[in-house]
Amino acid sequence: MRVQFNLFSLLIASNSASAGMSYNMTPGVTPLSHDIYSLHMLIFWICVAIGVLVFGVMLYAIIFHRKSRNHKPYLFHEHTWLELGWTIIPFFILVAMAIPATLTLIEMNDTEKEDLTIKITGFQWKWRYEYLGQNISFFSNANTPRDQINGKKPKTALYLMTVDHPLVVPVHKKIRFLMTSNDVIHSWWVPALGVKRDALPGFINEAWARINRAGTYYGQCTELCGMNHAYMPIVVEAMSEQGFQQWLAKQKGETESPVELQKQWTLDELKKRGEEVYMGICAACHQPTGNGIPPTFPSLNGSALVNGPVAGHIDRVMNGKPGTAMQAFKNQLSDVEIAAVITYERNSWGNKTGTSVQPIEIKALREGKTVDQVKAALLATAPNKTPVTPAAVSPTTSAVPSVTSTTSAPTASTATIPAAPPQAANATPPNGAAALSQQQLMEKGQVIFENTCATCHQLTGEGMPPTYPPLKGSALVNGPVEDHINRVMNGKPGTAMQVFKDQFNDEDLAAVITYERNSWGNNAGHPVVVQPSDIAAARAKLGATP
Ligand code: HEC
Ligand code: HEC
Ligand SMILES: [Cu+2]
Repeated sequence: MRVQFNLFSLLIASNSASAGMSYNMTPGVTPLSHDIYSLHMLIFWICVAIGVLVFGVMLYAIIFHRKSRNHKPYLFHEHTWLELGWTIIPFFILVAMAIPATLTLIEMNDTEKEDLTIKITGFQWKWRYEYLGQNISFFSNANTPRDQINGKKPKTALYLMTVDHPLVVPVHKKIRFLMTSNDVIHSWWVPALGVKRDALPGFINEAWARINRAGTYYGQCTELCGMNHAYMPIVVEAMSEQGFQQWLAKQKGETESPVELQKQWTLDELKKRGEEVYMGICAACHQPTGNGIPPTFPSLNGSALVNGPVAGHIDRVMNGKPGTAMQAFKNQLSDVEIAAVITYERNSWGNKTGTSVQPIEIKALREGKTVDQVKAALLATAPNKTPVTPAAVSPTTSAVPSVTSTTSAPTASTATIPAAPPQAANATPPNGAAALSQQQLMEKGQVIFENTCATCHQLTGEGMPPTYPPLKGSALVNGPVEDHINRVMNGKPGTAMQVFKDQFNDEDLAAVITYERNSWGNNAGHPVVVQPSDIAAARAKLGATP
């Protein structure tokens, strides 16, 4: 009875699918998902028609030709036309269904002419997104509060659906996805995008999407992949091209490779890069010719500010001019982009100052430091800042070569840079610099432990021996701190204990290690606090001995 009722409501539902009933498949937000949806509806209605016809004939025969009515059955065998008919008609129906199905399949697999490629790697139990050619990669973890999972707080509508770092993509662009896995088989499924592809270790599968509408789309892993399979949701944020570019620039500002920052750029390199930035962002107001549209948008060609001291020029581009359309670009562009676009403006059109600005000078300004200090800091945290390739995650190739080139003499134009303008003072300290109190570290560490480590080591720190060792009372955790740091950063090859150094920054690692050393009775009486600087030192050591 119950089953019948459900089937019935399903029929009703597909009838009024446009009314937003949730029984049916979603039409989605990509041309491909629309095609998949139409194909699904077409096949569905063909099946309905065949069903009605076949069951109708059967029902008619059962009711009107039944024995009790004394209907006299036809007695014939091997009726050629009848047999031909019921072979040929289904054949044509199948062909009619195969044509649109094949066209849609071909479309699904046509990943060519993409605008952007994103590599998606499944991990137990999180996703990693890598924007190929953009130097951007990050992990995306479920961030549902522990209390909701444990039933201590009511579950919200987005329970187990949200992540800390969503996948951000532009609308109206063809995005190609490459899927693979680091461990077991996962499957990346976002219904609204019409994408569902297995992520297999050692293989790369492809899919694509061109999203029509900006918005947030949810999905999840759909291949049973172990204990926390339910805890690896997917969130895709589709935004305007401009919003995406800004997001991209912000990410790059954070993950800029030390090599790019440290190298001494030539005037031509900077101009080339600067032209891209200028044409992409600034030309809308200042025009490709640099002549602007006075009086609203001033001409940069021959501008006193652009041809004047470089400090004033940098300040205007980084901090904008409040109250005018000239925005502060310091959070929208990376150090390299700011240095490049300023150099471009100073040496284009009629402007011939011959001065260049190096990316590292912009970084120094942001942090209120000298160029030499920034270089030293970069050296210490270099491995941390280097985006990791999947190969580098494996313990055998864990050491990232340190960056030692071009660290000597200050750059030629350093002299023209004055002390940092006051606006740069609010820039965040570089990764690993700030010391934290024990309480801060413990609080932060607890969150990380509960979200990442507790799946194996348990909330109680007791683990699940013999597979997952207890940390409570562990000799390693209560022993020399270097060994503890080393185990968490570099994992233990051949066991489920992964390399965490590329997944967390210095502060997170320091916090979780401090938490482990001072919880469940560990190190009772004499707390050992690990600071982000200890992690930075460990990283530097790793970099120094490849
Ligand atoms: C939305 C429009 C807009 C965009 C985009 C824009 N600017 Fe401006 N810019 C202005 C306006 C308006 C002013 C004039 C502000 C004022 O009143 O002094 C200005 C002034 C400047 C000045 C000072 C010129 C002078 O002679 O006083 C510089 C340099 C400059 N912009 C560089 C840039 C750069 C570099 C970019 C791209 C990264 C950029 N602008 C993008 C609107 C824009
Ligand atoms: C997927 C399961 C898993 C996760 C998640 C995990 N570990 Fe482990 N961990 C292990 C296993 C297995 C070992 C034992 C390795 C061995 O054989 O020595 C281990 C060992 C350790 C040890 C050494 C314990 C000892 O006494 O030898 C520490 C410390 C540790 N893990 C910390 C962490 C921290 C911190 C996290 C979270 C950032 C974490 N682990 C996440 C599986 C895991
Ligand atoms: Cu999975």
